[in-house]
Amino acid sequence: MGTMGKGFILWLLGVPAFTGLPAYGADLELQVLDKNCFIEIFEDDNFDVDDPHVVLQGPKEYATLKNVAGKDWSNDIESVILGSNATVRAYEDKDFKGTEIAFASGQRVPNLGKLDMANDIESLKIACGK
Ligand SMILES: [Ca+2]
Ligand SMILES: [Ca+2]
Ligand SMILES: [Ca+2]
Repeated sequence: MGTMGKGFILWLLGVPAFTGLPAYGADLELQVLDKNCFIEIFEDDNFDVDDPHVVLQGPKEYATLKNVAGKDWSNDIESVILGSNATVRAYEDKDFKGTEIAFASGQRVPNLGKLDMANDIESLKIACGK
């Protein structure tokens, strides 16, 4: 895939409401999407796909989860799945405060209650690399 193709995919993923063609600036050209660097978050436990769930692409830091993909995810996550090249730190309060838990690459956590973090996460950091 050439440079134009990659740029177009990043445009589709990152700027859904963009009204014109993107300028091929430094950010777009340098950023290559790592499809294994993500965390999928679920509103319910056991990865229940019948309730809200969303994939968050890394690397990215969320100081708040108040508006992620159009939903308030604060204190609502009960299970997570990490991509094989993502590590995530999650915090019980916004702005990366309170109790911190770390998830390893590829980790699947069906019930955050076992870590005493069910419906408690309010901010997180997604890093790429193991
Ligand atoms: Ca459910
Ligand atoms: Ca929940
Ligand atoms: Ca909390």
